[in-house]
Amino acid sequence: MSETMPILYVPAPVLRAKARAVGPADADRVRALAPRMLATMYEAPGIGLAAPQVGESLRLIVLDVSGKDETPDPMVLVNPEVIAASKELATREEGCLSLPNQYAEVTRPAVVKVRYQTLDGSRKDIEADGLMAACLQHEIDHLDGTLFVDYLSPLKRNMILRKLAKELKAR
Ligand code: K1U
Ligand code: ZN
Repeated sequence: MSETMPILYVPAPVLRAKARAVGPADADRVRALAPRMLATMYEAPGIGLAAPQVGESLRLIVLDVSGKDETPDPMVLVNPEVIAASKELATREEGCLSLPNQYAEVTRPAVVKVRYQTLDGSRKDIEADGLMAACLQHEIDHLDGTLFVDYLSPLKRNMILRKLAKELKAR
């Protein structure tokens, strides 16, 4: 298992920055980072992780939405982008490893098509619904500095952010 990395919490500025695209010159860095991000995600535990959450402002995400009784299905997506989204919406509870112990119902497109590159540089498209669709959108949002609380009313968002600040201060 690769070495894990510390996960950054709100209000770390890198979580609000737009991450830059991964280019050919980043190949070695991304190949080293991806297994460490997967190890960090599994240890947390979580079902996804974006590079800014470990302090790397790069367009790289990892995820595994397989259940605990299923075969693990780790995925690494380089430069992922949503290229199509359904009009139909779905609401589900989301959490975030950068806002530990905070949860809220978030409404997003129910089905999305995501284009990305693999670690080998090949281009792929994936169509997802259910938990995978929510997780892909949540992780791609991280690359643009967007957090799930941004979809909530100002009242709910501020309640969560104040509760988080209090809990982190008490640690
Ligand atoms: O990006 C992150 O902060 C990871 C986040 C992803 C996510 C969760 C829920 C909906 C959309 C995206 C998490 O993994 S929070 C932890 C979590 O959901 C979980 C943890 C253990 C078992 C199952 C789920
Ligand atoms: Zn998150």
